[in-house]
Amino acid sequence: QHKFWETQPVGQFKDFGNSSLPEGPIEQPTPLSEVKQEPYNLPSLYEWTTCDMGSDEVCHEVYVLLTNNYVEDDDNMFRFNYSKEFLQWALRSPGYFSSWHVGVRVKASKKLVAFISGIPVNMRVRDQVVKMAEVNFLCVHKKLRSKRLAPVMIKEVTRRIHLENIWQAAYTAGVLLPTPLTTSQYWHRTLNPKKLIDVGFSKLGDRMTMSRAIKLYKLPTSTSTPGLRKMELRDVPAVAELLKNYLSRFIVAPELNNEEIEHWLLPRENVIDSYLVESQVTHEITEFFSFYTLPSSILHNQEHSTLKAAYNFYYASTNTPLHQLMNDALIIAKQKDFDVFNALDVMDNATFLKDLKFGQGDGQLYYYLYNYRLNPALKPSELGLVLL
Ligand code: NHW
Ligand code: EN5
Repeated sequence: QHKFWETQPVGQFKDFGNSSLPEGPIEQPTPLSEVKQEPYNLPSLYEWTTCDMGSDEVCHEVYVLLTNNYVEDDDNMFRFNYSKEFLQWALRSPGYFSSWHVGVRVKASKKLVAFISGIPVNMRVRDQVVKMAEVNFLCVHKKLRSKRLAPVMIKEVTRRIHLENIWQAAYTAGVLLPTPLTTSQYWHRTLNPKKLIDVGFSKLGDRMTMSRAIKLYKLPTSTSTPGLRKMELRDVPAVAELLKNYLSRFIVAPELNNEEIEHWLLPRENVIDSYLVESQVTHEITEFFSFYTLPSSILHNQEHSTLKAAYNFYYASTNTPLHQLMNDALIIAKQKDFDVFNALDVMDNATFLKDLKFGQGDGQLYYYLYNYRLNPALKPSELGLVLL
């Protein structure tokens, strides 16, 4: 059934729900000298390459591969279109290893035809902090699918991660594999109903006309929370503290130091937006929220070629109701011309999704850990992790 995943240190379907298996690492680390020193073998026409994402040329090659071959929805109407600036942000995070940015080229032409990446993260699981990799952007060119290239790429990135003495990983996928830490749902808040309907992202329901839809999704033109402003460099320590306290409520969540907060949350145009609330009286930072920019290519439409989507990222609230903050996030995203605001039902998101007129999407996102057993599986609301 899963010829590759059956061989890997992940929870297996046959053990699902067996709570007598101990929590923690599934297999123990080996001495580094026993980690395979040479890359895995590729079919003879292909070769490994380490992608230097600091090079505009290499970054462009990764961008083109993903633009044409990365994740699509179930009906192949939309394909993620991560920007180059986004990929550099996502992959060159504090402590990153270039060796974890793994490509495959055709030997003869040097064309980049596959990619997989990891970045390091300190992940807290209950009260243990484990150094892990976050694995993302696994992609095999459409013409090379179903040739069992993906397992070789996963083994190769695993080997390179092991060489840095890291033995666990976190990853997400839209497909069901052995076995999810949690299963989450995508939700979508319409900002531009006309365009979403025109491109087939959403449909007018039975008793819904275009003008009723436009009215339903209308938002105020300005935000409602006093003291709301963009995050700045000087806010890093306060935001770090605020997020640390907020994420402590979840069973699995990253631990982000000041350097990581600066990297992941300081606003970058067309990549990441972060806003916070500073008390007019005490100048304390009491709330913040962020969203990232991830457009999708629209695959078969004459009128429109990209869907501008904002994705809910990390946030923390102490004094202001979460639905009020998120309503302000929607207002800002609308002002910035996003067509849709997306969120998962992780963290406390389920408390505002329905009230703020998000609708359930047709996509699921499964979360996984590699070489770490946790049982039973979590509810999405017990998870404090958002991957890009
Ligand atoms: S999820 C997005 C993945 N990318 C896409 O969906 C892009 C479009 N699709 C493709 O490019 C975010 C290909 O279809 C891919 C598979 C490359 C997906 N995760 O080569 P074969 C991530 O990037 C298994 C894991 O013939 P293919 C997270 C599949 O179950 N495994 O297929 C990445 C089967 O194994 P099985 C996946 O279609 C996390 C085998 O691959 C998978 O030509 C990676 C078939 O291989 C997926 N998304 O290429 C794991 N999709 O056992 C990281 C398929 O069932 C683990 N498969 O026979 C941690 C590593 C680090 C550890 C450190 C200690
Ligand atoms: C790794 N970081 O399926 C990520 N998206 O719902 C990799 N659906 O956009 C894994 N099919 O429901 C990613 N519109 C897995 C997700 C892959 C992409 C994906 C889904 C998520 C999506 C849209 C479009 C569907 C088009 C037909 C969708 C309905 C919105 C509607 C708005 C109004 C109220 C009801 C819902």
